[in-house]
Amino acid sequence: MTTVLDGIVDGVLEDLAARQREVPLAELKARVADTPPALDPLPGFRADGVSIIAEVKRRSPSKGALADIPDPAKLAAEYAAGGAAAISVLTERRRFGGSLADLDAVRAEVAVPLLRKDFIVTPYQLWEARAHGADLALLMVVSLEGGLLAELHGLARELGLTPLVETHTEAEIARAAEVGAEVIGVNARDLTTLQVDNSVFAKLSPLIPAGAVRVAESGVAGPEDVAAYRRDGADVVLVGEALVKSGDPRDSITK
Ligand code: IGP
Repeated sequence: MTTVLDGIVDGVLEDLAARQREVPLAELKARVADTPPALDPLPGFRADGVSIIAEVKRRSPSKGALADIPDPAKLAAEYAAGGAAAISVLTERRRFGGSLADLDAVRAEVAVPLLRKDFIVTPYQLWEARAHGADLALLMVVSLEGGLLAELHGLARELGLTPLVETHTEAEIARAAEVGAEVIGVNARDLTTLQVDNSVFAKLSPLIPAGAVRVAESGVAGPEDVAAYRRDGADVVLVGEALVKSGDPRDSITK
């Protein structure tokens, strides 16, 4: 069965092939060598209270256009001023309207840890993430079969990136645990159908190994949803749509 996710990944791979023709891996590696070391997000994630990862998200496959973001650096500065523990930048172009240029712009503006949020399925994309100043990279278990999850998780760490390993089922939590993930996300949205069910976090949270950072992703409309995820054991909550749509993200990020 082909899913929404398969279609997204096909587009990602086509865009990737074009970038690989332009920037050979050797060139990316040279850029990485010149890039300041990655920031460690773990102290912020483990701080008292719930921490927020605030996302720069222009559009989504389920909702279409979310917000006009003429200046992602300005939005990121507001997130940082509001106390975000990290900022997520969607770099997928076709469905989310993002780009590596957005990541560059945000990196030039803020000193908080940055997550490259994309459909990462090849080593090249991790080198790219680091070359463009990311400190964390998203690894979605659902799209990383066989040894690929362990391979990319290992490479991310070698590059100094902190992998955010995203899950949606009990079996995926087991795979995240198997590779020794220190930061495990549970996405309330099933990316194969795009349906959101906020109760998934409460069900899976107890299965996340003790000591790993627990990240609740998606489905937050306001502070009451953050509080609910907190009660269900979240250390960190990742918020996109609600923040890009709110007039003043500084007030919306609650510590
Ligand atoms: C943010 P929301 O519902 O607050 O806009 O969701 C984030 O969780 C979502 O953008 C996301 C995502 C992903 C996007 C989570 N995992 C993987 C693309 C790929």
